[in-house]
Amino acid sequence: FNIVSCFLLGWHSNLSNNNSPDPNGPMYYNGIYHLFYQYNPKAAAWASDIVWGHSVSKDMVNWFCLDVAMAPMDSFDVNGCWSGSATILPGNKPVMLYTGIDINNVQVQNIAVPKNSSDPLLVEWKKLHKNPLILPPNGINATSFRDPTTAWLGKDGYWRILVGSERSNLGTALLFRSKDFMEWTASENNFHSAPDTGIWECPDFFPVSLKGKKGLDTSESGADVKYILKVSVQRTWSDFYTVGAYCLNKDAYVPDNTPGNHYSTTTGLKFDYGKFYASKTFFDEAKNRRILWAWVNESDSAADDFAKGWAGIQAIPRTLWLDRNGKQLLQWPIEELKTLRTNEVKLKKTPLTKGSVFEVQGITAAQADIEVRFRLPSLENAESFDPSWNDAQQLCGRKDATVQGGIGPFGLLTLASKDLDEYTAVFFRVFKAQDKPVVLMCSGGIRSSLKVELDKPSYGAFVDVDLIDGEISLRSLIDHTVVESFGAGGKTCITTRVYPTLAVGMEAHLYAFNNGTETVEIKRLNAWTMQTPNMNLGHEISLAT
Ligand code: DQQ
Repeated sequence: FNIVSCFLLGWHSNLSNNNSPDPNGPMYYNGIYHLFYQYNPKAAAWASDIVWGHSVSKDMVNWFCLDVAMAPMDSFDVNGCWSGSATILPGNKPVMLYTGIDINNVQVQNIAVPKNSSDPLLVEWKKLHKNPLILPPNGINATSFRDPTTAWLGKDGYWRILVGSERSNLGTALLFRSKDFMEWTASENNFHSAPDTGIWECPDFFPVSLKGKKGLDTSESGADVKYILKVSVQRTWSDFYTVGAYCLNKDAYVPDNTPGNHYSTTTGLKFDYGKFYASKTFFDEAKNRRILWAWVNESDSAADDFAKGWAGIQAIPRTLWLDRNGKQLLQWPIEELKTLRTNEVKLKKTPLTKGSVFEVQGITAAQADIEVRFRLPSLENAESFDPSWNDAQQLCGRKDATVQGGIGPFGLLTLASKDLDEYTAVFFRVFKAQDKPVVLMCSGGIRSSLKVELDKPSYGAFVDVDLIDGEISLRSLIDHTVVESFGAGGKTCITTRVYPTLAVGMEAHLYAFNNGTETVEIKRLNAWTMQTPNMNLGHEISLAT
């Protein structure tokens, strides 16, 4: 394992040099956060015989590289150590379940445990002789059976896991039960499945509280609990989730009855409407919160990836919890990120009149954190919403930041060049509709780079707010080639990869803008330059607290 594999890019964890750095087995153990990830030691590209990289942190901001935790060396994983999850068993014993690509290229589920549980960093991992633990059940294709979840314990004393799969044109999460974590039996009931999605990768299943932001242990249940099932659908590179009910007796999950197809890009709920895939959560018992990790893949070309020597980064970890309305999740960057904030710039009550572009000066705009609250004095002159506009991403492409509206487009021009030849616009546009206003959030777009051959989509999603107080917030984390944005307090999140040619380093600027006919006020804006953390630069971690 060589240190070059752990690059530094602003403050994002550029943990892996391949183009599938799925986060694997994130966990908190004895005061340390562990993140494992899909890593190809040989090239900045995905390869089947991938290994588990390993980094550790005390705050999920500063990271240190350790040796590869697992490599394909045994008959049950000789063709690859693919994604998997951690479970902390009673007695504080961490175990990993992961997918091995075996000697016959069959996907099987394996177990590994720390070689030395008194090693505070858990550097070495031991695969147990009992592997493989689980083979594809009857009717399941040998190459469509992967990515075991964190296990949860039922009141009946049985552990349960899900494995991503596809059966007869149904994307499906297969449930397995075990008393001792070694012998696993497939459930006879269908846990949950849906037609025409392709295989479900990296399923994640966890409880959320109906009463506040506190995260719950994966085995928690009770009256005040709802459940989240997330699946990664490669067809559209989307991490879809549903909020629903879980019946432990039947071991079946039923999503709440929300309108539309749960796995369609126009009606499904996504953790993030931009680049965000193969995500995984874990319960952080140190701070009683549930943390979300995800792979932010490249829009850059494979040739550029080779030239850079790396591809793919990890999103900033997010805390997530159920919205008070019980219909969706809210997400917010972990509070520890604030330790990187410096040189605060503040604005208050600043009107953005029609057509204004206002530079936020005094920060390093290529590496910044911005929180802004907009006030919309009146929604009177909003454009009318045509109910046939059901595809938010398409609408953002058609009505980009240059297309004048009534209320908006207003928001931020991030990673902008001085003369605005390049910028990544993150903005809202408000429409008038029958019951309540329709709010569109967009990010990305063709102007993000002058480089022609890049993939430069305009991502978009609707934000479920009623704007009763006439206000909406936006937070953006800007880090050279990535902009992670959180609309309306984390209701709608969009992550974009962008590769400006002019707006680079000290040449990058940040503007607030309004291209609507109606004035919008910046009620308040706070922006910070973000310092660069320790990002996988060494193998040392101080264990002193
Ligand atoms: N990447 C892993 C698989 C998973 C996919 C292989 C998702 O286990 O299904 O690198 O990106």
